[in-house]
Amino acid sequence: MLRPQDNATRERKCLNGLWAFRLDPEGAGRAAGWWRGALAGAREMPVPASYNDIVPDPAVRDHVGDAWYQTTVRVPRGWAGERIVLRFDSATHRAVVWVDDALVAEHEGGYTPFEADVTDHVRPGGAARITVVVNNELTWASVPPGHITETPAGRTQNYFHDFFNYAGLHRSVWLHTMPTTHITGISVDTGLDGDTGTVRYAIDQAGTASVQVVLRDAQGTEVASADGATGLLTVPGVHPWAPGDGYLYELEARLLDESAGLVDSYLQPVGVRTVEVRGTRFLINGEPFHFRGFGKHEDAIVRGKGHDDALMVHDFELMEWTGANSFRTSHYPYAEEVLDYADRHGIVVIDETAAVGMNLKVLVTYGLTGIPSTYTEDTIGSATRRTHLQAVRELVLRDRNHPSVVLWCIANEPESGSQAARDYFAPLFAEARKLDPTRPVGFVNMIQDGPDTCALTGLADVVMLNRYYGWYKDTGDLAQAEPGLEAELRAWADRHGKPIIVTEYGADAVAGLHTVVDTPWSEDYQARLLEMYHRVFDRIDAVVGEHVWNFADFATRPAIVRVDGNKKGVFTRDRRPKTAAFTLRRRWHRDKSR
Ligand code: GCB
Repeated sequence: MLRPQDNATRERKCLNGLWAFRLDPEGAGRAAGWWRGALAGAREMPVPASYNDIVPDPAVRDHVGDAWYQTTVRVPRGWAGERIVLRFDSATHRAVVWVDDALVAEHEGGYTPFEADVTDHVRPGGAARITVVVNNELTWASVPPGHITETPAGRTQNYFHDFFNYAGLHRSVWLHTMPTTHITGISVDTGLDGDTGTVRYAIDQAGTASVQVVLRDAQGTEVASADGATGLLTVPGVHPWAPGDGYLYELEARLLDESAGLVDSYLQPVGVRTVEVRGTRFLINGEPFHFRGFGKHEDAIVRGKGHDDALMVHDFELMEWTGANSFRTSHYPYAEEVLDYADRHGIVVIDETAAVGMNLKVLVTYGLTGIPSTYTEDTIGSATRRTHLQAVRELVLRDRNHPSVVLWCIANEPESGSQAARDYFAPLFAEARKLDPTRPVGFVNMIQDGPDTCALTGLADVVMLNRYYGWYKDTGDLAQAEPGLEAELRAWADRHGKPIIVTEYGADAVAGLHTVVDTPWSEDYQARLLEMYHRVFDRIDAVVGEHVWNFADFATRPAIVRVDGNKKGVFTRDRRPKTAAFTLRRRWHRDKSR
């Protein structure tokens, strides 16, 4: 599915703005056909944004079920004869869409786009009513999973991940056109041989036309071209895409009719680079790469998970200020604008599905009893896996052309110590590899399943570890935590011989709390804990990455271990630095110059 584009043959109209909005706590709207007319009793709601924090009302914030959005769009007159498509960049966690009275799209999964051909349902020059019902329920069949309990006070959503279950239309909505004979997909794989680059491409189309591709450098000079739907372009004296150097070529794909007239075109940015795991090294363009950066969230006051360009650019600028060169899209695929920015700026990305909270064993540590096994037909079972498989497909197909993405992450902290885990995950790894043989694949491991018991590491190219020595373990005791962390990392290195990326390490800190002696929750303890990890990382050769948890404080549901959310950010939720931000800046800028 290609993104909307304004070019010689395509046009787009952005539908962002204030939409009519109404919650449906009774779940009455589908049976009553709320899409058939103007949404009664609606209030205004911004798109994109999570709806939860816009209205100061727990009934909105904690709503479980359907929420309805509606807008009316005027279809441009000049679009007659074109194929007209309605696209949602995301709807969390699932949606059904109507144009006037016609159902045009249904989609499961809150972080990937979907679209519908609405040509037959709209009239150029006319108005069309667009109604969307967005549902935020997490069940055993959704990714991420959850379950709902009926209480006398209403329905309560339970889930096993540590961030607030924001919902709504989080990203842009588009109406866009393309010719009836059009390009439906583009994929590029790149290679390097000395200073010669290669771009292997494949162009899919609907209808019949001949294909031509042209590759231009950043100055717009043509450097290669070819005819045919698939082929290999060679670029002598290539300028590779590299960490810190987001150099992009542009591939123009064109469909031509018999008289060589232009039928359709699409512009695809291309970064020429290679990624490879060799022994305990993670190589980009054949050079060892060390990941410095963060696990992040799409999270902000007021807008929740709604995409916002101002916040995105600010976050990237702050990451650059710390000296970070990479981040992980914890714990779901991020807005495509984020990956575009990373491509252009040479920031490296670990790209993750929304599979988080798939470990019921950890609930025991919260004192809960009677917890079922993680992998059963009544919990994480074949229904979950079907959704998860689709989530892997949609992630890889959406993001495979981004040079910034160097590693697929299939899940965060699933229970990984059993044959059942292996049976569940093996097909998911296989699917990612089938769709993209060029990138390494991994998952993020949790401390319960260590180097001797983890049944999934054998499926992965890299070891990704979230570790909380000095926080959840050896709380407040860095002297005890340091040897524990070192022993564990050495065991992983010895047993598995793969590169290790520590994908999470950190401590909560309440901004403004300072202490002389090591005291959890203080800014000073957070900074000293990071320093301890860094000493250990520097002693272990196989550690090729350090991603602090988290870039910024973020919202969670209420819990006695959370103070108005998770405070492991090195920036506050409004992006002010804690002491730890300066600690990272000192280390990472020094590392940069080494
Ligand atoms: C983790 C999770 C992350 C949590 C974090 C924490 O291991 O991957 O989602 O927020 O720990 O702060 O507990």
